[in-house]
Amino acid sequence: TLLEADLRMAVARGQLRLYYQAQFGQDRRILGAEALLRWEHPTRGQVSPGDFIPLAEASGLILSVGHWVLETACTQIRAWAAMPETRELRLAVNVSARQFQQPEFVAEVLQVLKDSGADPSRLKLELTESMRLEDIEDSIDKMHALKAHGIAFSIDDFGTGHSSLAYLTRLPLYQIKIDRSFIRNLPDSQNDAVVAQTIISMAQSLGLEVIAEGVETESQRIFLERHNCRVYQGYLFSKPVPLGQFEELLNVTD
Ligand code: G
Ligand code: G
Ligand code: MN
Ligand code: NA
Repeated sequence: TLLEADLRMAVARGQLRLYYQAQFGQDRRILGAEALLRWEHPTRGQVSPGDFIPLAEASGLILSVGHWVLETACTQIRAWAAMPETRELRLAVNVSARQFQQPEFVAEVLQVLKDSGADPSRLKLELTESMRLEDIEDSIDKMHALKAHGIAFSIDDFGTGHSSLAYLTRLPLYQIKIDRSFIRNLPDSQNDAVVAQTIISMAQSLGLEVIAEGVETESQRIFLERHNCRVYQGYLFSKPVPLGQFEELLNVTD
């Protein structure tokens, strides 16, 4: 397609950007951010990753796009290390199934960390629950290899996939992200309340951090807090924003 031809050149032409969406804890303290990809298309304007990521996956372009995202995120982690206000932030990066399944994935991440000088313990990799970790043993090995360097893993969109509990306990995870479809109708929806509470208590039993995404209202946040979810992401605090705006948020909350 035309869009695919354009995407092929987007990296080289500097049309990709990372936006940053804050992840926050109690008292609205910013703990870190999720890096979210944006494509500034010369004629179409901003193209949503929801539209071009599937295209990039199908064509294999996701490998160069994903590499650019990792490099850019790690360069940012390195820059933040120089300032006391940003030194402790963790930056989450979305990793696509195809990228993660590359035999060279571990070596690639370690090389990018080394080249950028970023502290690996500031990097968090988000794998989506629906990615069907094709070869579970291989996935576990890769995660352990990276975890040994301090890299954290989060399962994105949790609750929408098909992972069994048994499989979940075998992954060396740091965090579970409750999918925003379960947050949207809190606290009114009884069903969603039960799902959210169940995910939270399961995460706690497994010793994992749990973060709620798509938190838009104070009543949603309060519900989550009451049920022991203490880390949040969503429009209630901030939309994904360009770097400069994200850094302004940090100053405001000091
Ligand atoms: O930011 P937004 O809600 O538009 O993102 C839409 C989708 O694109 C989400 O599922 C998100 O995980 C995905 N996405 C955003 N940035 C990246 C990225 O850098 N890599 C991959 N693989 N997916 C991303
Ligand atoms: O799949 P993933 O969780 O990586 O995608 C994150 C997506 O969720 C991004 O596209 C981001 O723009 C979107 N998002 C983040 N916070 C909110 C929110 O509070 N409400 C809604 N509707 N979308 C959100
Ligand atoms: Mn994500
Ligand atoms: Na998600």
